[in-house]
Amino acid sequence: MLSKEVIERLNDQVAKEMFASNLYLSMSSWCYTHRFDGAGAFLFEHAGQESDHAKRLITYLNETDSKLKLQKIKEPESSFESLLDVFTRTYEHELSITKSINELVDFTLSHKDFSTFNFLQWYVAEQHEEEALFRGIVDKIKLVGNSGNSLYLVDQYIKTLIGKS
Ligand code: OFO
Repeated sequence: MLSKEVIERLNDQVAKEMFASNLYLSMSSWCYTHRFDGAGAFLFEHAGQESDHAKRLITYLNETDSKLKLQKIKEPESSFESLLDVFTRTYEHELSITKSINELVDFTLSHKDFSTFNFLQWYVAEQHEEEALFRGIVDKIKLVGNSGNSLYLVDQYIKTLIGKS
């Protein structure tokens, strides 16, 4: 049986994962409307992954007979300055999710909730991969610069990353 505090924190994390999913859908739409179809497809697929992260948490709540309390999800941003701006924000967002996961891990360990601590290790590994993935994209965009041809090529490259993390 999970403590009330752990259940609350897991529910908060569900909301964060759902927000990430909505944010990436919003970014995906921006990319499509600015003719970055590769990045649009990549972010659309990644939004699905974030929704799966939320569902994994919900499954854990269900398995532990804990109450799911869905929260109101704030509206994601929908206007961005450039492809670099989009991916800089995804990277920053992933850093904030890592911080949140780390705090959860720290809390469960210090409260001797070893089952939830163990469950969260999947998220620790996932965040490591996602940080590397998004940082890599930011680096590539910076490398190629802001001209039309370069951005076309980087958009094609981003498309190849679908499903990589
Ligand atoms: Fe992109 O991260 Fe979920 O957890």
